[in-house]
Parts: sequence; C-alpha cells; structure tokens
Amino acid sequence: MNSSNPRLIEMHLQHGESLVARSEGGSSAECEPHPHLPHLYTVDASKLTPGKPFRYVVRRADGSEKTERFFAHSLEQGGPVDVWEGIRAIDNTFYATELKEHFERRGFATVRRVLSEELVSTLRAVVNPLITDVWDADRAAYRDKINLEKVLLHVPYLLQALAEKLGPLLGRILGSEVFLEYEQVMVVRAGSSYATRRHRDVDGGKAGFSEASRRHKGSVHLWIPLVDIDATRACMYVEPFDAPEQTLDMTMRAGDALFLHNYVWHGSRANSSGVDRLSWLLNFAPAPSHDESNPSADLNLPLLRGGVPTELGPDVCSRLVREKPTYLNLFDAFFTYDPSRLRMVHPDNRRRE
Ligand SMILES: O=C(O)CCC(=O)C(=O)O
Repeated sequence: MNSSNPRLIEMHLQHGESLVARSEGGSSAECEPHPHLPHLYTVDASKLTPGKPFRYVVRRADGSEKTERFFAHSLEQGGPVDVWEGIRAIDNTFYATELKEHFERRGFATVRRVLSEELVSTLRAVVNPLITDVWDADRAAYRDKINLEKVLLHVPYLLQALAEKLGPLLGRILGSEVFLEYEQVMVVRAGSSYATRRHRDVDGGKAGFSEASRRHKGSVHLWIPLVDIDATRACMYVEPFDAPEQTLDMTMRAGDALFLHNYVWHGSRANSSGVDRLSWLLNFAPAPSHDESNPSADLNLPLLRGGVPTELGPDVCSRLVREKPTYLNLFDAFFTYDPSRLRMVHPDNRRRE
C-alpha cells in the first residue's frame, strides 16, 4: 500500500464483509487486508479528514453497515488518539498461561509495551494539566505524592479497549468474573524523598489489619508507568515469593505493565530524578469487595462477565465518575486529591469529616 499514514486495525470480518474508515462529517477510506497477517487491516489515514475523529465501519454482505465502537477520538486535551490501536492484545493462550504461572510463583509478572508510546503521551497530556493545577497553586496538603482518581476513565473507550485487549490475560489470572475495584494515576513529585513504604496490597502492610481487611483477598494490581522508570525515578521494588531475601528493582519503560499479587511485599523508592513519576494503577478483583465500612469507595465495576468484556463505553464510565465519590480508602501511605475541595484528603480525614 502506498500510504503516507498507514494504520492497522484488527477486525474479525465474516465472509462478504468489508471494512471502511470514515471521518466525522465525510471522507472515507477503504481498509485493505494485511498481506500476511490474518484479521489485520491497513488503512491510509491520510485519506481521512485531518483533525477529525474517525470510526471503523463494517459493511455487511447485504450492504448494511455496522459502526464499530473503536475509532480515533479527538480529546479535549488534544488528540486524536486511537485507544484500540494503542493497547497491545494479550490473547495468546500459551503466553497468558506462562504469565499466570510466573505471577503465582513469584508474585508479579511484567508485560512489555502494553501501551503504545502514542497512547502513553496522550494519557500524560490528560493528567499533566491536573498535576499543574494541584501543585502549582500550592493546594496540596501533602506535597510529594498525589493520587488522581478516575481521571483516565474520562478517556473514551480506554477501559473498554483495556478490558478487551487484556481480557484473556485477566481471565486467566483472575477467572471469568473480573471487577475493577479502583483506578487512579499516582504522581510522585520530581526530586522528592517520598518513598512508598514496603507493604502488601491486601492489607497495606498493617499487620493488625491483614485478614481483617475487607478488600478482596484475590485482587490483583496492574501498575503501568507513564514515564520511563529507572532506579532514580520512584522505582517500584518487589520481594519475590520464591526468593524473599531478594529485592528486585522494577526498572520499566513507559507503557510496560506490572501485575502485582495481593500478597507480595513491595514498595517504591524516592524520586531523585528531575521528572515527576506518573503511573496508572488499576485494581482488579474476582468479585465485588462489599466493604460495608466504605460502600461507595470501591468501583465494583464488572469488566469481564463469564469471560466476556462488558459494555464500558463513555456512558458507563461517566455514570461511574458521577456516582462514585473521589475518596479512596487505601492505606495511610496515601493521600488523595479531592477535586471538589481542591485539596488533598487523607483516608483518616475522610473518616473524621
Ligand atoms: O506507585 C507507587 O509508588 C507505589 C504503588 C504501590 O505500591 C501500590 O499501588 O501498591
């Protein structure tokens, strides 16, 4: 194909169906089957209207059309971004089984380049103005680490694409029912001596709370840095189940994924670098937490039902953002930015107020 801006899309078309990319308000481009790879199509995006979002449309054998929900979105912060193309599918059964085995034996597993560079920089563009808002106005009660909750849920179809692309792996690790417990961006300020203390996610490292914790015991953390992480940049460390005397520094590239077992000891180091450390954190559980002491803090959003990704479009996400409070009852290493009060809130403050 003689294209100046080729894009790839994976689509399982049936006999007689064809695929078209169509810009909002007009121009279309036919998608052509990839010469070597099944179910992949290429489209020359330079034939589409510049700056406008486009959708993929399946043209059926009878001439009717079905609009696919994955398309390049124009975000307010600047765009467009195609979240579907920006997330790597982990749908190879052999690979997913190997990852699960590693995860259970060691208490963690990494997957490289789950988010593309383009998607990572788009997500950073969503988060950076909020960080500036919190820190530049000097509003933060706690100055070195902030958690921005549900900020990335506003990115259209991001969660849907994540559930669909990582669904087979999540299903393998957690089972056929998967709920999103919480979602947040964590930021550790550049040049900060703040370090997240050694803990296990199941109880936040508080011995007395271990089994009393109501957070789901089988939940799994997914931690995706949005900047490259070297040893100086609030690097996560893990003490593997099978070699607990070791401490592994998890140096990672932006967009790599780290899955953490609920019972593995880990923490993060200071950020002595000159760059704010941004990471996206998602917590998945095989069932809702049903935390009676904090009924609305957990999202309890079904991502997989019977192994199948659920509907997670903008309607669902914005309802969730509206209905769930921004507080998060984690553990006392953390403060949370409460946009309605324009300040940081500690979980203990939340209980008092
Ligand atoms: O992001 C960090 O620095 C620490 C995150 C962490 O330990 C956790 O989410 O459990």
